[in-house]
Amino acid sequence: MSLTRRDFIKYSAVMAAFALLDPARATAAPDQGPQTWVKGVCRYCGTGCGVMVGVRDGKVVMVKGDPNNHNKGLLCLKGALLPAVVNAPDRLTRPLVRKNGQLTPVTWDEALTLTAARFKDVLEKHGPKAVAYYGSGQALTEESYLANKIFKAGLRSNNVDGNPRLCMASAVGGYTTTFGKDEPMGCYEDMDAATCFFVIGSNTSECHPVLFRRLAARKQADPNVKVIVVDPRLTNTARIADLHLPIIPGTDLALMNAMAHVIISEEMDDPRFHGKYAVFRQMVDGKPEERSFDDYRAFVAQYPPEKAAEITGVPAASIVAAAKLFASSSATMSLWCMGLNQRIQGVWANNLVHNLHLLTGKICKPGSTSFSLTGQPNACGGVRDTGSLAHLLPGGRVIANKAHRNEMEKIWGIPQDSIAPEPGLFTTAMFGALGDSVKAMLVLCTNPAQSLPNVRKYAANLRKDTKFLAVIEAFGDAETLKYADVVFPAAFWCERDGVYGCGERRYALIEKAVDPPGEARPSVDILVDLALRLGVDPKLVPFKNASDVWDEWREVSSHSAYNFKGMTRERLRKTSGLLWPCPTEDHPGTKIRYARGEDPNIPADHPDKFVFYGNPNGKAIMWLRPHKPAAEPPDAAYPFVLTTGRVIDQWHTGTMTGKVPEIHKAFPAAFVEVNQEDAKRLGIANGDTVRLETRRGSVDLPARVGEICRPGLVFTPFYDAKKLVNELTVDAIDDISKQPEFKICAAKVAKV
Ligand code: MGD
Ligand code: MGD
Ligand code: SF4
Repeated sequence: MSLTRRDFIKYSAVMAAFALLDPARATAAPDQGPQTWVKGVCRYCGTGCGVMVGVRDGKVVMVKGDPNNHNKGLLCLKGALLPAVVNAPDRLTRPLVRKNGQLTPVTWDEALTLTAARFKDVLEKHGPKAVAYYGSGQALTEESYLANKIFKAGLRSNNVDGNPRLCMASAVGGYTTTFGKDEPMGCYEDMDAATCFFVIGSNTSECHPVLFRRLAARKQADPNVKVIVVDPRLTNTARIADLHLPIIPGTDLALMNAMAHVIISEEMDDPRFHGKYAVFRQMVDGKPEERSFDDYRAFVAQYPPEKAAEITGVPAASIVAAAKLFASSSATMSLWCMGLNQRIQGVWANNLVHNLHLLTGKICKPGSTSFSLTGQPNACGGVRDTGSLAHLLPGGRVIANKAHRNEMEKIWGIPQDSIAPEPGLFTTAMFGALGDSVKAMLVLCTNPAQSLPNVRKYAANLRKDTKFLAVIEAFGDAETLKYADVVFPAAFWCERDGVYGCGERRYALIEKAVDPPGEARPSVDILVDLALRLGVDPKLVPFKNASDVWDEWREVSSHSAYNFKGMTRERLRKTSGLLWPCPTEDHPGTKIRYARGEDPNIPADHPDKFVFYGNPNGKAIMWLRPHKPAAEPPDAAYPFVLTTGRVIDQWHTGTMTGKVPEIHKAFPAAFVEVNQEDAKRLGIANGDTVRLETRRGSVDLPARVGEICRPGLVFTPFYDAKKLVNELTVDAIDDISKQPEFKICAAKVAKV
């Protein structure tokens, strides 16, 4: 769809608040408009908006919201402007092989034969631990399931990881350590019943704009609805808050323990709930030890509001107010994202959000839920559910558990004990070993050369000639292509059919609308072709298309609590998606997990109303987790905290949104936000070029001076390939989730 400049300016004005495009606005001249509409899901964020793709003469000409999906026809600009991305002139159309330093067009046969030969050579000489797959929460479910199976069952390598390690790994760790199973228990509909929103470490208005609209609409409709936002920046999200807590980055654990302390002291907890449905635990010398509620009460009492105020920079009165709002509402919904996950205490921070819900009994009821917002469109469905991370197996199983491995071996029809017993390498370990113990890597639908933390360190390995790198990619300007030995051109988004699973456990089908350009092929075909050439048993990859892979994955899921066997392709085609568990073809899907009468995994005659069946005793675990400082706090030499993240219209490394003219005009290049007091002290005016420097490197950026960042904090987005901001960030990781601390490192700022 092409927007006129006037339209764009109009939408930009709206964008400041909601950035939404109503389907009624999606119009075109009759001779340019779509001849057919095909149903799908937006290519970008984990909100998973349903779209209708307008096609004319074999080309995508317009995208509008699907009125029957949860987004009720609304889209943000990114989604609406997808046609410019599909039709971008730099789409890859032929396989490329590096010859004399240049990526050179070749035939599919040459590219696949070379890749298979190099992988086989590495496997023969160095064994399965020397090969690796690095995937993406933006790949289709079928692609992730298939790649995971090829590597773990076919090649016997657990070196399968992906960008969700940079993104959702701490949420996975939080859900599994508390509830024994990953994924939220609630759904987006909870937003319509919540009377208090606890938004912590999420800039929902820019990163999940359609969900933010739903939240804002809820607040507008009912003046009693309260919104608490915990964010060191005064984001557009924070601007609608009744209570904004501009926290010192990295101190949320002190804040949430203090809130728990206030709730208990004020007798606002729900002993009937936590007494029956939770147990208490603490790690001591690396081992979990049982604790009582009294131990927990004594533990959180170490965080009285006054002390927490010193640690967090949030006034004690605001901490008390937040605790009371949370506990006194009729239904509280927490929403969080990278402000909690991308931290060395990411899993612990997730545990503490769950604690607040378990403590107050505000969980597994309409509007009361502990809801981690998912970043990518298919991090949940594609990577988390299929177990496509180095320590996981499909359906919530883990590599380290022999019974889980044996179950998957049986399901996949491979000999018992043939899946390697040790977890593979997680992202930073995998790229750290590249060119050394890892010698051949396949990358699919992600751009690590721009998105890894401390990226200069890993780029040195990407450059090594002791490594072989094959990349399946759709666009010619991805930074990672600079290091690739082979590039396979991929069909993009609605150029092939497949399933995306968004942040609310909703699986929805993207139907094929147009053919891919040139010789580009669906990644499922590329993976099957490559697997057969690698000598993987053909019985493991008997797939002619994505639909075959989906049918196998449905069957596999039926052996787990994730069961969605009832979601046939046909059913997905007719609906706008379904929420798992959905065990049979007449099951409507599940809005609330762990609640009797809602979750099909709980027998109707079970004596308990709630069963956290991921844990053997059916109870959730409330962890005693202390506050600890960030990996690299500010100091005299580097007195600022640098935090990195996103802006509303640009997506990640900019290979897609960067080529939409309207978006490029709005966000042409990276910048650094500086607080006005700091700027005054340093003599920096709006628009001045400043040098942002950390212990790992420096980047010159225009300053945006204002009130968004709290004093002592600077923020920069990472979408601009010309300014590799990730050369500055630390690669310190959370012990449990192995997720890097993108959100905090020490920096200095000076006018150039
Ligand atoms: P971020 O900008 O990474 O976005 O979505 P968000 O996590 O909402 O960071 C969120 C907020 O965390 C920032 O406002 C930052 O100030 C705050 N923060 C930083 N440190 C702390 C802290 O210590 N405590 C607290 N409480 N807050 C802190 C990310 C999500 O967005 C993801 S993961 C993906 S993959 C998608 N990417 C994406 C995109 O690239 N562009 C757009 N427009 N939308 C996107 N949606 C998804
Ligand atoms: P994307 O730009 O989404 O970023 O980091 P990446 O995944 O590296 O990369 C997707 C790639 O896939 C692009 O090169 C795109 O051109 C290509 N592509 C698009 N569609 C297709 C397709 O259909 N098939 C194939 N084969 N390729 C396709 C994201 C990562 O960044 C994430 S998820 C997070 S949460 C981290 N956040 C973060 C942060 O907050 N701060 C900083 N500084 N760095 C971060 N890095 C992480
Ligand atoms: Fe796409 Fe997310 Fe925008 Fe919805 S909110 S249109 S899923 S980018």
